[in-house]
Amino acid sequence: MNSNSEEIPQWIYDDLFRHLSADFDYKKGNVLSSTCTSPHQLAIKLFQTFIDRNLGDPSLFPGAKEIEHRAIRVLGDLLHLPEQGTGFFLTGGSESNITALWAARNKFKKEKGHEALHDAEILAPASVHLSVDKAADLMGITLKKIPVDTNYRMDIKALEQEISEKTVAIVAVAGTTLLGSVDPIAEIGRLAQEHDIWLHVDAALGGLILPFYKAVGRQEILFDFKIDGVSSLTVDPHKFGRIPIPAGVLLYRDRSLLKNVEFYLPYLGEQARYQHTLTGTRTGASAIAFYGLWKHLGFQGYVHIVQAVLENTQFLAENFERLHFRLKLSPPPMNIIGVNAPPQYKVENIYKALWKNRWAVSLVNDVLRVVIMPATKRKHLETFLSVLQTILRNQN
Ligand code: 0PR
Repeated sequence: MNSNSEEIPQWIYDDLFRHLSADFDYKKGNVLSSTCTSPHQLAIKLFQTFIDRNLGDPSLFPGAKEIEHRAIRVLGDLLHLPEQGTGFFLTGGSESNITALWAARNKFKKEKGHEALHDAEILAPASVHLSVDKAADLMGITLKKIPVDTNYRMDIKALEQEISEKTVAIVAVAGTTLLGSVDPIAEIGRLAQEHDIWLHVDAALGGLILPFYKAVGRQEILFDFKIDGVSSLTVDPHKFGRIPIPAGVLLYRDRSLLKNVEFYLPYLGEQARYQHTLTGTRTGASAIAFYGLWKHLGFQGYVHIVQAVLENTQFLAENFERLHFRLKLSPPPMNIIGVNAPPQYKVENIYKALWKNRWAVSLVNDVLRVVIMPATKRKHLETFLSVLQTILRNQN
């Protein structure tokens, strides 16, 4: 049981394991509620090897800083970031979204004056992740939620009506948390440019899935810096990128935008004089693990991961339909499936029975939500379907 017995004293391991054995193990394939997954073995090794590297102090760790720079360039190339763009490895999607909106807020303040902040607004779709609610709350800015259309994408007409002098930023989502829908970002980008408003794209989920659509034979979806109006973008390597937690990335279209969140540190070495992130100390191992894994897998390696996951999503979606579940979005835009149960069943009972059988799924109002990640293979989904069928039989 204890694979590290030579390093961890048995009694400590046993004490910890008493509690930790309650946890789910992604590798068992029964986690269908989470946008995280088991990290890649090479990423784990790299993370462990370079665990002490602190990106917050480039005077001590110029090497780690250089790797972060290269890792940002890899992601930048994938997401059409212009040459003058920049970015950082942070703790995850929440910190990235909060930081981007903090920079947008400071730019707005600089241009319109402190007074203008009183009735300032952030516009985001009703489907936006709660980290944006947190950002607005922290900054004391009103978050106006824009309705979504029948495809669960931000309604462009409704957005246009809400844009005003008060708009600090627009947030659009590339892969919503509940259904994986992608907002019409090209159109939103045009509006943002026309009105000179900061557009932040939350691609925490979609940022490492959508860039591979063309390569897997799907229709390309525009969502990144290819769209001129996009100012900043969040992408999370600790989700689909198979990097250990914590690894979120924030990209800025232009490094001049950093001026909005620049702080001076008088007491560290020359290279560490300016900070542009919320935390000082930052995990270098995340950037190193991402860069190393990208070298190992390459674009094609990620294409294979995305392809397998999308095929599994399609397989499960078809089987849900065969069992008379109704898909909220057909076909699912990414790796997330939302379904309504057939009318003769109570969805809460199905949900509870699945958990009782140790299948982790989500329930959002009357929608059963299933996320397919790389750790869940076809054989796991076949077992899931047979458990689901048994549950349905027993409920009738
Ligand atoms: N943006 C989007 C679109 C997200 O879905 C998430 C998190 C975030 C931002 C925030 O990212 P961090 O959680 O990295 O700060 N989405 C998942 C969710 O809320 C987070 C999660 C992951 C929850 C794994 C549970 C879990 O097991 O569902």
